[in-house]
Amino acid sequence: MSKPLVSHIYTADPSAHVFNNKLYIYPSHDRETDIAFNDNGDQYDMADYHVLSMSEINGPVTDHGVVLRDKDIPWVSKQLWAPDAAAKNGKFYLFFPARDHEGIFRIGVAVSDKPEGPFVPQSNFLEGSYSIDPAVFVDEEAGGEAYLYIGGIWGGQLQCWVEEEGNGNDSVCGEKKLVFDASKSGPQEPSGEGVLALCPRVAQLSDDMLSLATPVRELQILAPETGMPILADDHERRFFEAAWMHRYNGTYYFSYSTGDTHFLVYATGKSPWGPFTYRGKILDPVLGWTTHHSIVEFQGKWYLFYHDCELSEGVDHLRSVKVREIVYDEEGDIHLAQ
Ligand code: FUB
Repeated sequence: MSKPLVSHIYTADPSAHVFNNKLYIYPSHDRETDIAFNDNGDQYDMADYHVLSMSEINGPVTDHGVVLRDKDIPWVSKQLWAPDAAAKNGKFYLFFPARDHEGIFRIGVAVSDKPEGPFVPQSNFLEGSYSIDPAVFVDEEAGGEAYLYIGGIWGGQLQCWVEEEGNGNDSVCGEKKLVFDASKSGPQEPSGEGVLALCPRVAQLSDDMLSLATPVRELQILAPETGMPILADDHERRFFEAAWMHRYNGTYYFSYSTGDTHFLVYATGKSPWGPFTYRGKILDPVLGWTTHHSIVEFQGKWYLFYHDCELSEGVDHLRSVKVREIVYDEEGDIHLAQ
């Protein structure tokens, strides 16, 4: 049984990266709240970020303290959810989702000279960004372009962005113009025979990492048995939240949470834009409603960082980050190491 990386604070949604030969973890910082639990995730009311680091797996973990606070970010009203980080041009970028002053989730970025922060936020969110759970993948082996993956349904509001003309907060999805439909807020998603699941989104980032260089596009996840997009009612395989991208042996691995069925799963493809074909499960449900992860190579081995609620004895919004080794078989399938 794995132990929490740290137990002096609650941490969740770990995004792990190797910078300067050291492992850095960028988690959410969970906190106690008296907000009533609901399926919109209002009880996940986080107000700052910490950064953790370690020189070896199972070695001592350093908590670098608070590196960014909600009150220091002009566009944010509340809920600093799952972040990610990236390095480029000698700088370090913390990408994070939060609600703006209209209650709409957007993606922001903050910059530091050091991987452990502190991070200085940009004054506004990334124009054209929406929903939650940013994951940034810098394709070092193919030119160093950076890609931003986003999306989360129910409380993450992905289902609120619809193809309609109208007033409101416009965004762009491929060639389609999207508007925010507040009536779709909460635990809602498409359903019905033949109805397609909502897809995560991807865009390329600008060289300075501070804006989107392309329109936001839908990313396809295909069912291997049909070659067609996964259906909305396929809750054991459809995308819910917690996007992550990594590359192994020239193949792109897109992994994510299935939300209400509580699996971490993955799909593979030949390009960071997709399409990706569903491949299998990485982790069975953990104690607690959410499951969220990252996958990283460190000192010649591969690791899954994830969270569960064992330390809080099952309180869904008080989670703890843990790590397990993973291995690949000859086909490139992922397995938890024994
Ligand atoms: O931590 C808040 C939310 O819970 C994240 O954004 C989701 O991925 C889920 O883990």
